Amino acid sequence: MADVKDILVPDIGDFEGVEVIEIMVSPGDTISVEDPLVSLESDKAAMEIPSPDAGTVKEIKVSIGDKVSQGDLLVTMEVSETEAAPVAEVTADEPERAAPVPAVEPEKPAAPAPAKAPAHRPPPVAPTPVDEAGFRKAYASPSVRKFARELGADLGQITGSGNKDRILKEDIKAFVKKALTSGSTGGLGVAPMPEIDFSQFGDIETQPLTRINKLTGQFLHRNWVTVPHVTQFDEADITELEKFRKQLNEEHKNEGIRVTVLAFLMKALVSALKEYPRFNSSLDASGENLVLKKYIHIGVAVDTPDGLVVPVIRDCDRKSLIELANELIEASIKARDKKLSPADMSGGCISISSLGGIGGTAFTPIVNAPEVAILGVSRAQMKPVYKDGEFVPRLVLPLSLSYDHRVIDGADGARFTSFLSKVLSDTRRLLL
Ligand code: CAO
Repeated sequence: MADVKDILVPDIGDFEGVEVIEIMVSPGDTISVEDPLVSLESDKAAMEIPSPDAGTVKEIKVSIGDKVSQGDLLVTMEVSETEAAPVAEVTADEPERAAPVPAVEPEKPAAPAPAKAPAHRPPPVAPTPVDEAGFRKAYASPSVRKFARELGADLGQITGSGNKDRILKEDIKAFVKKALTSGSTGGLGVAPMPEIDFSQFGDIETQPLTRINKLTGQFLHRNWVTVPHVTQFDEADITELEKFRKQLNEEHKNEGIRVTVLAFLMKALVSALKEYPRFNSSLDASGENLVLKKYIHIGVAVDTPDGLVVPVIRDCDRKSLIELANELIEASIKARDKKLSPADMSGGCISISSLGGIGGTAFTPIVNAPEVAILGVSRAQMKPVYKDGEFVPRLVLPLSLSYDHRVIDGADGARFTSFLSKVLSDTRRLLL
């Protein structure tokens, strides 16, 4: 059963008639022990009054601008028995825990940032490094300062909307939200993108991005900014592969089987990942360790009317060429019918982005982190290749491998594409 309890102004030292400048809770809020209830400010100091109990706020008994002293009623609160019991122990044993928190305590400087940013964590939201002097001078309560520290927000840059321009939690949230959603490039220390009214230059139409566009955009942006990319270009002579592919499709045409170049590329990637296991790894969250994977799941970028999705074909090392070709068809149909589940798109070791059916000679795909490499494939073309003293027409497939340079060295990048080129040029090698 819930007890209604009066929460009074505790012992605040020699202060009398101190002004209430901020009320941090509302009726109905569920709060924990030590959550700040109100902020008081005298001529000399500002302080927060923490809750001595956990429970639900029932009524606020003060207003901003009221003057209060020790023993005055601040709020009433429903404290359930189960919640109240441990709290009673805490306050009895550690009375100072429920004491007011002065806002004028000099702040310790923030711990220095780690030399190396942890890999694959969202980048810090602070638009610029925190200016400590500005942070200290800013007008905000201790809990708001703590909140700003947690989010890496620079109080010195925030305009307060509270009484006497005091910075409130809401101001920090709005500041951080703006930094995250405005496409701000402030975190990189460069000027933010200007907001432009394009209608001043001619007719325009505004179309909302699809959900997939937005999600993909966030991942691509994060990966572009946090992964140091290098793209290695190469070519593979797939003249013989193409003959074999056509022969296979002819043999299986009555079964409705269609083998594309992509299925061969997956087979070639399986061999290359076995030969160069570092390409089948991810940095762990600390950025200090490499997690090497013993399975081979390959993501395939599929272009759909709603945007780009990357279904993952599992255990490619245990599947035949025909099985891979069939799974590719199933995955791309599922993708275009919007039937992919999050599980269908997770667990990839490396991705393939094939634009070969469309065109182009080369491109620089963005690594699908935490994977460390992605293979881009452009359109195969007949080219004159100098062979045995003469130029001969060969079908040449362009490869563009982007990789995370923190994990893969340039030499290994070149070895990996050379290996791919070799096995694609002579498919017998896929059997090795
Ligand atoms: N060179 C020449 N021709 C190619 C080729 C290549 N590299 N790749 C495919 N083709 C041919 C195919 O053989 C097929 O021709 P036929 O009908 O005569 O056999 C035709 O192009 C169309 O192929 P496809 O695109 O239907 O099949 P696929 O297996 O090659 O690709 C899929 C499947 C799902 C990957 C593809 O349809 C797709 O969506 N690609 C776009 C991926 C994308 O948007 N990537 C960008 C991501 S951002 O990095």
